[in-house]
Amino acid sequence: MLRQWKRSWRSAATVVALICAVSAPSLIASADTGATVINLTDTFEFEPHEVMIHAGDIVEWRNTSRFNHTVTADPTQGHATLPPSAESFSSQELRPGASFRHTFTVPGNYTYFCQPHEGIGMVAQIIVLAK
Ligand SMILES: [Cu+2]
Repeated sequence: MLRQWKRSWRSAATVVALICAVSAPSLIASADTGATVINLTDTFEFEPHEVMIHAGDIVEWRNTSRFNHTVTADPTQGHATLPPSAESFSSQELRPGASFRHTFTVPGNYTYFCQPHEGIGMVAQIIVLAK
């Protein structure tokens, strides 16, 4: 009887641990890729819309929406801002299910946007701290 109770308690604890892992904030690095994951959403947002990482870290944007989006950090194409010595970058149009990765090597503040949806506020920020 006691053994059975212990076993069910243990599986309940496992379920709680799994639920916590699933609902953890998405700015925590994902275990599968080692990258910080940002989702491109149906509500035309980068989620989370502000993340803080360290120089050398990888960010992976995933288009989890039904629309095409881009990840564009290029001041010649819109209202992006980059640290002075950082190079601009932009993804192609990302179809639903597509993803894009960038490694940030230069510390500073980055503001980037989605080309089709910048006008409706699809803009976000990444703060890159020195190592
Ligand atoms: Cu978009």
